[in-house]
Amino acid sequence: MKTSIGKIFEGKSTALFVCAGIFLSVLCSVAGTSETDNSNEKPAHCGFHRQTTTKGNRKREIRDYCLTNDHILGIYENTVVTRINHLKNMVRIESGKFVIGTNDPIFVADGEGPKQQIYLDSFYMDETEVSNGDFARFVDATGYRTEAEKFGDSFVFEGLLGENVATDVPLVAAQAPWWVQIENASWHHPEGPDSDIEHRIDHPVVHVSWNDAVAYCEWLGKRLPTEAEWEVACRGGLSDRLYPWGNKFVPNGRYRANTWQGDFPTNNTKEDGYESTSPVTEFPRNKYGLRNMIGNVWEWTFDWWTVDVGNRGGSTNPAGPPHGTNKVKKGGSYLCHESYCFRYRCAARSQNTPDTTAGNLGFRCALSGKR
Ligand SMILES: *[C@@H]1O[C@H](CO)[C@@H](O)[C@H](O)[C@H]1NC(C)=O
Ligand SMILES: *[C@@H]1O[C@H](CO)[C@@H](O)[C@H](O)[C@H]1NC(C)=O
Ligand SMILES: [Ca+2]
Ligand SMILES: [Ca+2]
Repeated sequence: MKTSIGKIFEGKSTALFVCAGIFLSVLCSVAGTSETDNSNEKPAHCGFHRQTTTKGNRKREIRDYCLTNDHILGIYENTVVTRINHLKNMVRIESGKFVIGTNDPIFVADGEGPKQQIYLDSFYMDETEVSNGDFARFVDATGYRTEAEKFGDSFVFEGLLGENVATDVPLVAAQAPWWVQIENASWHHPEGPDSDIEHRIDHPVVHVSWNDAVAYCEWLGKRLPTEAEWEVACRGGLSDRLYPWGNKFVPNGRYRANTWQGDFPTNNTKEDGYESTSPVTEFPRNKYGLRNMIGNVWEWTFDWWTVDVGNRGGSTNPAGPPHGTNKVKKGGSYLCHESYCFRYRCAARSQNTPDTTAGNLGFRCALSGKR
């Protein structure tokens, strides 16, 4: 067992559940993970680094990287050709000043605010979440085994299990009893060994840990987006809006994201068309051309989690604190309902340990835009 369910997933605590209706965020506080302040350490950093080396007479360039005090991530060797190929299905976001965070936080204890002005270098972002088909190509090419496969289990939403399975497994968390730990659930068996992804090849890959996500992005010469990059991408150039398209969740009666309608966790009325994941190409793009930044699946970011805005790496290309226990995830998922997990907003954030896997947690990759 690799992680504690206590800080897992939506429905992170009964406190949230109980207070959600009140909607006074200050009453909704759940203790955040406390992080030590290590102001003498360098903040984490992601970026672009050019270096030409000779290896077996071949020139290679080392490009994108993310650096923390613990380790260096994402340094890789690649050719220019490969890099350009992989700009396919990515959008470029030009450098500039952006505002992230909000002064009207719903979950104060999550560190959603205050608003912060930052500067970002240009970067590329995958237009969609990484799909099962994308991930299958990676596994075929490399033989990669995900952490869920190594650990032998993963978390599945009870409502998606067949009745036989559901009655057989112990519930793992009193606070979030809709999560069950399913033996041999993994990216290609999302609800356990009897399930498959045959008809979900264009749906987002799930049951992938942060470590798995990093491995996939690195394989393509990419990296995970920082939280700041992710949030800027989510906002789509709009200022101070809740969602990637504005403030109205269902403009003109048309859904633009996959969340939960009805009563959570018992009655999913699927007004947006989907009970579980949707294809990564479903729902409209934001102004940057990105889809499903909110909803469908939560997305891992590079950053370690802290609720202390002052410790997130400053105002230029921030990439989170130098170390931590949890990684930041963004965007909410198909299981998020306004009553208990109103986290399908650009400013919202949540956390999991880097080895956590679940049926509503995926990712997309980014790439620095500097050349
Ligand atoms: C899970 O996988 C292991 C290893 O392949 C196997 O021994 C075990 O029977 C599987 N369990 C279930 C419930 O499928
Ligand atoms: C689910 O909610 C809808 C809308 O409120 C209602 O019409 C329907 O009867 C509910 N279904 C169940 C099984 O409770
Ligand atoms: Ca839905
Ligand atoms: Ca998403």
